[in-house]
Amino acid sequence: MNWKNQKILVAGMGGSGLSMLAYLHAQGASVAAYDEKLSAERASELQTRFAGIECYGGRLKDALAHGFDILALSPGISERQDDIAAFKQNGGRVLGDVEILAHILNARGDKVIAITGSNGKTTVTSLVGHLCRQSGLDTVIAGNIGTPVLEAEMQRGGKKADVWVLELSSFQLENTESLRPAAAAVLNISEDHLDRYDDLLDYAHTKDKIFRGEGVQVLNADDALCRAMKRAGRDVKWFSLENQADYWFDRDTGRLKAASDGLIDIADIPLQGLHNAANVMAALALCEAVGIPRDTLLPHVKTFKGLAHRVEKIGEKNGITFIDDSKGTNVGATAAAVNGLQNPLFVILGGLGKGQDFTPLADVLRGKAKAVLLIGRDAPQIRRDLAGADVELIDCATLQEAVQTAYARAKSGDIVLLSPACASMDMFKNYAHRSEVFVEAFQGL
Ligand code: UMA
Ligand code: ADP
Repeated sequence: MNWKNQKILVAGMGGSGLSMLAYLHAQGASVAAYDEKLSAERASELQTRFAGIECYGGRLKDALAHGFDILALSPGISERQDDIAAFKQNGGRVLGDVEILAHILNARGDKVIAITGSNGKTTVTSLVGHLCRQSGLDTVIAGNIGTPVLEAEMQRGGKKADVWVLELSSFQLENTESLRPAAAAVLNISEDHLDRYDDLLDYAHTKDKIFRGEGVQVLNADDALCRAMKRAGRDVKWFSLENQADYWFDRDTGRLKAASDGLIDIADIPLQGLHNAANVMAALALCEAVGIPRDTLLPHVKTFKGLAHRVEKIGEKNGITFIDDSKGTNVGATAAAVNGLQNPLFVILGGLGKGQDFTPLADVLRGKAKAVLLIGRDAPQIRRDLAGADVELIDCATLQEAVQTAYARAKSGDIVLLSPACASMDMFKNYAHRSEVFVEAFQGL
């Protein structure tokens, strides 16, 4: 794609926006920067770095009025706004950083493995990246996992890679049309981001865009919405925790299997919980789909360390175990965390609910949780949604108070689990900050 002399407004000056600005500027595009909350100081920094470019704050509509060919949108900004619809009606084109990367990779012929889903994306992306690297491939890991894709591209200075392992959010897939992964997975679909999508189907439909092209589809056979994503004439690899499939969990033997071949004993997987067995199957399916031999992959599954803040044990006090699942930011993730733990639980829930329905957690918590500690903005809604759970619900003003209250009531053998099913930004900077506060509260007991 030739970006030279194209007039492009890059919107959102977080990591994605800044990397788009840098890449497009280097390609000779005529770029301008927009951020709703652009400070004078930030504008001056950008003008110094990018030779006097125009910078706009405030309303996107006012910035767009300056006449652009292309709007390069950060994932945090929804395309579904009247200002952007009007821009498109007037012939403007809207894309994001992953679409820009797709043009680069298609031209250069780099192979792509792409991963999306409501839960497990970062775990599977990291595991696939680990397996590819350990198998000797020159591997780039980027996307929603943290490193913006164009930042990764610029760090490599345009050098071809053996494989790109991309974690893609629904936000990033909204305006990605040209990516053609050799293998792609949708791990599962459960409610999330319903403050941005009309409903669950609308959200699922966005994720399905990962399957553009002819590559192998890796799909969760236990998830009805994933089953509906199978495309005619495509090579599909199914994984299942419940039934026999291309990759499946044989409960009788405790082993993961590929058809009838034994792969690995789940006791040898260094990650907690059955949901992680599903993540391992998805990762193996993706890696085999791009031609890495199974015998090369299996030993490296055992050396994968797992990630912080995802059902991570942080310590024990008087026989009570404290587990940090601050990355459990939706109902599906919290359900998986609770189902994976066998001891009586005190579960800390709440924050920004993102339009989710919390009632499915009532069945998950009934008989398993001794109490639920509610924090954050949407605590009143969660209280209403869990009315049928037959579990004591306790309102707490802070996370510290929730930890102290849970500890005061818990007995040896119980678990205090932070798995909020919500975003954190009403009380914390992000989910990692929420973990820090949880750990400090635990240490302060
Ligand atoms: N902004 C506006 N107008 C708006 C909204 C935001 O101007 O209406 C501005 C903000 O003031 C801010 C900038 O946009 O300056 C932030 O842009 P961004 O939210 O797109 O953030 P980035 O730093 O570019 O990070 C993004 C992803 N963030 C989101 O999707 C919200 C990161 O995923 C991702 O790691 C990064 O790109 C690299 O690809 C984070 C995330 O929360 C972890 N993802 C969601 C999730 O996992 O559930 C989808
Ligand atoms: P994502 O990047 O999609 O948010 P992560 O790998 O960061 O996913 O995991 C986030 C949380 O989701 C974890 O804390 C865990 O509770 C839950 N989780 C992980 N994998 C799965 C899965 N396959 N199914 C359901 N929940 C999962």
